[in-house]
Amino acid sequence: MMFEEVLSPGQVKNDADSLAVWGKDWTNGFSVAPSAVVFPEDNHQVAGLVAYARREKIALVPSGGRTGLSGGAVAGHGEVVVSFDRMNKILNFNPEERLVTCQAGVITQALQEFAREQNLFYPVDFASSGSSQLGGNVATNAGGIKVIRYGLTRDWVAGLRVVTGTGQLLHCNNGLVKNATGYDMRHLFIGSEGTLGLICELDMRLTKPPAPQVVMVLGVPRVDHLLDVLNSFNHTLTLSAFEFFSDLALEKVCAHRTLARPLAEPAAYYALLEFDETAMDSAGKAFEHCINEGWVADGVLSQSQAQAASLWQLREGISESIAAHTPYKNDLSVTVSQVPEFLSEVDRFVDDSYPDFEVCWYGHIGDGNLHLNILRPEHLSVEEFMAMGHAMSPNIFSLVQTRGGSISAEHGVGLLKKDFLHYSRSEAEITLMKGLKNLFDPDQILNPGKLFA
Ligand code: 2HG
Ligand code: ZN
Repeated sequence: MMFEEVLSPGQVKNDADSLAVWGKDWTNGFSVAPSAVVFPEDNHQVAGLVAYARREKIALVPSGGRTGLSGGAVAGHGEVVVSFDRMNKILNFNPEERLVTCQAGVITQALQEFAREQNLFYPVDFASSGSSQLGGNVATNAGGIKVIRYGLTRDWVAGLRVVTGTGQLLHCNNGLVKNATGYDMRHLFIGSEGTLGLICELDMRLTKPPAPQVVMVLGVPRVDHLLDVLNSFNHTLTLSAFEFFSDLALEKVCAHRTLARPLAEPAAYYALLEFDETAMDSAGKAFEHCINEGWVADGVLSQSQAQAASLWQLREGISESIAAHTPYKNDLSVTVSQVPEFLSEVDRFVDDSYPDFEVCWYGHIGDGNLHLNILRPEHLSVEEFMAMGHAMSPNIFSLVQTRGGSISAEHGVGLLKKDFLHYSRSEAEITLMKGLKNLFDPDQILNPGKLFA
């Protein structure tokens, strides 16, 4: 058995079913061919695994909840998948510091629930929080639906224990608030997609819970008015979320989940807003202003927590509801003020050059993050369509580059976007990034072939 000096036999799987399950994430279109899946249980075993892999020249693919959409956790070339499924314990809670020490395999929702039990709040949230793991969230600096109020995963990581490609276990930051002792390596690992080290343990910060939340869904006929609506509400209250979706996205999610449309009349776009119940009066004034200006056609306000949750389904269920169309996925960002023009430019390009492609827009428009999903026409095979998506990407990414935007706002680069990294990062930056990779992982055993072309 491989790894027998580090793991017990029950911690290694290589049957075909397990290889198929743990060899991939939610991304489609890449070959899946790992040689084994291993399940370490503590930091010491992770360090032992890396030391062994280094000696034997075995490539390792770290694997969390496998909810990634850029192929960052796909093992296509005989790699060994390192699953954190058995490192799923909350190890410590310090109420004075509001710090929770977690193993990397703790599910996001488990941390959210643990926080609630302490009358505290872990605010990073997204549709996949029921299966995504904290280690994966940190490795991709996951964003999600509350970024405009609470920031990204990065903002909640107070400490990390990480095993680098040389097998060394680093303790980064130890939960400190202030620490001005040179390079903060914690932040290098955050968003590094498993290419610099394997994240084993995390000290996550919690905060006070907000007031109960209410949700509003507004029909917005024009894309530029989405920004006017955002500005009006931002001016008068603190928003927890400002999301959007197109009418096509709404049609898909309503059909897939048998949900009712939220408004009597369809609109080109919908904005979903969330805010504290205590801000209801200010929200009413902003709503009236938007109606008077003609920016909003109609709206609905949640009257209960259950209704708020069902309005959220209209947004959070979209990704799953279009999966059957095997969409070509893009996760773009520009600064918020550029969103309307950018979105229209992309629409024009697709309409002119690929008239039979349908664009399904949705995303976190309040922070400039747009999920551009292009639906596969039925007459194209998945392979043909993926090749066309890849071929059209330079045109879309040139539009992103001109605006100084990002070709991957929150899903990471992985395999899907690595050919296009240079649209968002300069040659000088990529050279430095590769230099860091060589320093932390001199034998190229950590998630090789990801991030860089
Ligand atoms: C979301 O915001 C997720 O729903 C998935 O980031 C986005 O499917 C997508 O493109
Ligand atoms: Zn998203």
